[in-house]
Amino acid sequence: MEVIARFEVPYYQYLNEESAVVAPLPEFAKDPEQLLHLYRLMVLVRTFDAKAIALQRTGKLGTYPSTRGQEAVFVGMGNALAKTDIYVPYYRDIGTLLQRGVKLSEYLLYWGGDERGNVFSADKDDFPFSVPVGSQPLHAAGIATAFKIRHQKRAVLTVTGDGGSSEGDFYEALNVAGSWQLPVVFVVSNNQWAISVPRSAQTAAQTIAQKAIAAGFSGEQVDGNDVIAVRDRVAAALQKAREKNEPTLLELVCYRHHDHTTADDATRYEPQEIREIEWKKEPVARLRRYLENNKLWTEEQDKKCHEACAAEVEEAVTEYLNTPPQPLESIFDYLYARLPDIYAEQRETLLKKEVPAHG
Ligand SMILES: Cc1ncc(C[n+]2csc(CCOP(=O)(O)OP(=O)(O)O)c2C)c(N)n1
Ligand SMILES: [Mg+2]
Repeated sequence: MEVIARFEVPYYQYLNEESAVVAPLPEFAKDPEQLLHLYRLMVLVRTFDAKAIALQRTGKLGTYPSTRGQEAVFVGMGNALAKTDIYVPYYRDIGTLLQRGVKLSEYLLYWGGDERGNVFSADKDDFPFSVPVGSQPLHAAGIATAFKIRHQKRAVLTVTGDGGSSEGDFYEALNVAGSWQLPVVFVVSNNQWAISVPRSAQTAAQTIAQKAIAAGFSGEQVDGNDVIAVRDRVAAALQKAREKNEPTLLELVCYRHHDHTTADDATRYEPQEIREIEWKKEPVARLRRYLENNKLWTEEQDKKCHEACAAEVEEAVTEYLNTPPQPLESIFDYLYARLPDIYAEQRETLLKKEVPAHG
């Protein structure tokens, strides 16, 4: 017997759990302004998230998937994207969308059940939320194919969960990205749960990152609680995609510090003590400690930052709550280019009846 192939899966972390620097910092992280920018964004995302949950609990928002504890994943990814790249999101994200120009009020509108929230006023090339789990990596591979055919130096970034990485579509997307050498970056936000299914039951593979190896390209595991590591590795992978048409799989290891969505109750399946342990790694405090230790941030500045974020969120909530609902007949308006006769008839009936507009 001889060994004909060996593979490695690297792990990246710059700031450890205690906020100590454990590897030479990438260039961008030597610029305090850039770190402060990432910190403020993470605070904004966490503030918004808490408000969204409160809105749902008081009947002012529909089912909502929290990003609590996953701020570094989405803020770091969004910060690494170039304007000309395309982002293909799933349902759990605020931090990236925010940096793509999506308004917080639009985000609320969508989770409030209003499809107009899905029509982002910002970047028209980015894709809308994908709720069918694991379907979006194939869309991303398709877009990347178009970029390659057109010889455009653009990359596609897509994200799915640890659960999504078990879907057939996920493997197909990886496979085609490898064999066609597509400019696409697949991120798996491994928050350890797919609703009630733990990571341990999801796959027998030691890492999710290693799934890239079978597809013929590299996979990396990254500390998803370290925004510097996320920003750095996603940026490097995107650059590789743009310049060399080389795909990458990045497994961002984090933890879901909330129920799957507001319709879930994780106390029914999540071991009680686990969140407390995981919270010690959470990304916002980790960066804050680093900034404070390096005299880049004070308690007073932190207080002001939280106040400013709360005000920004309140403004978005007011805009959301003051958005007039769509007319009832709009339920017919978004699925078909030409309405089938049977629906056209129903639409007419609806218009004739005196149905209360916002009932
Ligand atoms: C194809 C498909 N199957 C099932 C569901 C129901 N569902 C919604 S979210 C989810 C779990 C996904 O977990 P994961 O991929 O880890 O992402 P997370 O929500 O943890 O970020 C499931 C099974 C769905 N939306 N789509
Ligand atoms: Mg998950």
